[in-house]
Amino acid sequence: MTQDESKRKAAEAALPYIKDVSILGVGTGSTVNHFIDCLADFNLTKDIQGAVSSSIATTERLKKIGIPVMELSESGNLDVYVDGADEVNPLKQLIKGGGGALTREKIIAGASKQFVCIVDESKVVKVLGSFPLPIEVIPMARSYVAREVVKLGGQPVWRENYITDNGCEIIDVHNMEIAEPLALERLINNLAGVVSVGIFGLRPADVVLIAKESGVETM
Ligand code: ABF
Repeated sequence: MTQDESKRKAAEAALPYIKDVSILGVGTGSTVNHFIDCLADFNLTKDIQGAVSSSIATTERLKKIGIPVMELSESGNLDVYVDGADEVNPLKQLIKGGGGALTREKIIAGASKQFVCIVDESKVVKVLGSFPLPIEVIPMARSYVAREVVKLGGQPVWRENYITDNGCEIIDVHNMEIAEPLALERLINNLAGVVSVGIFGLRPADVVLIAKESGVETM
């Protein structure tokens, strides 16, 4: 099975979790794109009153299949949020943000009762940090935050020519072994100028659906 076929399998496995859900949160990335395609392919769009989207890209995809997109301030808290991840550890803590939508993803995850994470098995790791850790920063804080990250032992790389949907910039931190996700998430969150960090430890996934050759495993 190709990685893309795996992502589709993981996306299909999420469908039972949105049964009887009229307004859902929808993440960003290629696995989530498969999930959105599934909503159309399995004729589920008519059952969905609306969706809260984590990015402009996802908004456009949802609108294309006729699902109304609403603001979180209109919907209020949500029952289910479906999103992908870049890495997942055994505690269902995640690294997210490869797609640049980490802040809105984290907001919606925080406002949702159940966060269903859909991944192919290449995302499962023992310890977070092989994937470069994204940090969204206010532009003026980019260099300052980069210097603070170096003090923490990471190698910050500016995601050049990239502006997030929030008008901010992203630093990707390489070679940072994240043995204590909660402590590092709190520490980086508190650096002045950080909008959000791509460690989903304080708010991990509730369910992780992992597509493998043998089928989809639930963590
Ligand atoms: C998104 O899912 C991002 O946080 C993360 O980078 C991405 C994973 O991308 P993909 O599903 O394309 O592998 O939520």
